[in-house]
Amino acid sequence: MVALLFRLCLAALAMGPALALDVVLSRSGSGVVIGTTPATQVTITITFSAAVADFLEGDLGVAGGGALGSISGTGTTYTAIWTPPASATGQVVFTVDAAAASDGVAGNNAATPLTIDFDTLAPGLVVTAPAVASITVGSVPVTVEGTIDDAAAIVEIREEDADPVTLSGLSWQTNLSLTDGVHALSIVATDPNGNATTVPRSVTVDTVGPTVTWGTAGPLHVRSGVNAEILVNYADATTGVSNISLDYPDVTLTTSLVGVLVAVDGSGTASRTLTVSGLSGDGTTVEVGIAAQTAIDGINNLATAPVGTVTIIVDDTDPTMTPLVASTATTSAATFPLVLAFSEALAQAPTLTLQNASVVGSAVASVGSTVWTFTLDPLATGAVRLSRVQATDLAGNPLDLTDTVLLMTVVDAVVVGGTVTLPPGLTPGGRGCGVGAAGGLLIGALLVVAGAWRRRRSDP
Ligand SMILES: [Ca+2]
Ligand SMILES: [Ca+2]
Ligand SMILES: [Ca+2]
Repeated sequence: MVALLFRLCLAALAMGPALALDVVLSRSGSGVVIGTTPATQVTITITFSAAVADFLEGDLGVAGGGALGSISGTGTTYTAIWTPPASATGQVVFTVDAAAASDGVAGNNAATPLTIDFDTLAPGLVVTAPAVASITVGSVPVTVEGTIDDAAAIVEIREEDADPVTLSGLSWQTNLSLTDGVHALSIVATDPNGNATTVPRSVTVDTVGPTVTWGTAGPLHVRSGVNAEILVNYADATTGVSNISLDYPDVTLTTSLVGVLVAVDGSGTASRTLTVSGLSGDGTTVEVGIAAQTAIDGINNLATAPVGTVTIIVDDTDPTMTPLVASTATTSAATFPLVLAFSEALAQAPTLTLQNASVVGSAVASVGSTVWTFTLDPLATGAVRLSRVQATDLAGNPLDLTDTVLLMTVVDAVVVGGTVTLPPGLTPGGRGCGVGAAGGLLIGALLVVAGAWRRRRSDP
């Protein structure tokens, strides 16, 4: 009996008093919690040294602000989501008091408090220049300035085509040398914790007036009594043409001819037409120029003068063609060239009337469009003749030649079963020099004998 009591006392001494549980608080992430949209959230984890069943809402203490979500978890590990307060700076402290939960035998010790700094307050940023979201300026540099309410923040002026400009101080300013065109600026104030406020600005820079260029409305070579028409084009790449003020006093006419007049017609902001009248006298020239400042763009930049002048030429003389001499040439080629030389440039390719040939493709003009080269395709053996040439000069004066001239004699229109006329000096010889008996073999024999002869592409 004594021995039994002794063993029970030993057992009681071995069990001792129940030990308290440890509990540790930890968080997701690290450092200062900054604000973004949506707000940054932090997971708070509560870890017990033994499984507990009664860690409930309210057992995780929070002081300092923000919103704490529901506690979830079982056993040794529980979590809760904390959302920092918006637009605020401060510190939040999480705690678990002693005996907040129990494993059924003992409660927990108090946890070491978990402290988290937060900064969800972005710098206040006011951009006073440019004062509005979108501006158009006619000169550079462009001043960008404003204020911030956080002295520790920095300000960056970002522009897509340039390195950012970094500024500091509660009041800041910079001057940007922007090129003509549209520039999207972002003014960004960033605090030391990385919270940023952005203000966008669009700046359109236009330092150049509308450009004025000469166009073509009608021929500049005219016959006496015919008016010349000149198109004047206006354009402005950046802010567009706002108004054209071109009128006849802006037009200069340089000529020895008395009585030349100009009228300006048209509306809108794209072009005007100059009509020059009173033109006469074969060979008379009129130089037409335009002064500067005949239009403004969207920000009132004035137009520059067009480059150069336009020359009107009075032309009452019909074009002529260098006479062709009848040719004794022969050919066996598939095509041959015909070159015609005229006294002046023509309005378009001359029209030919040919005998025994057609024109291949388009005529090619060269030497100031006074020399035209045609490619002729003979239709059959025999003479190719040119019987008519029709053309007009740039003023519309006509040429109509009806002489018939021998251009070429085609000698090789060999066809199977036909008749071959051998060129002078060529002696029939070899196998198959009779005509028409042996088809392709016969033609092949002739080619060997003749040496220089070639088959026309139309031959079988
Ligand atoms: Ca801040
Ligand atoms: Ca402009
Ligand atoms: Ca002429």
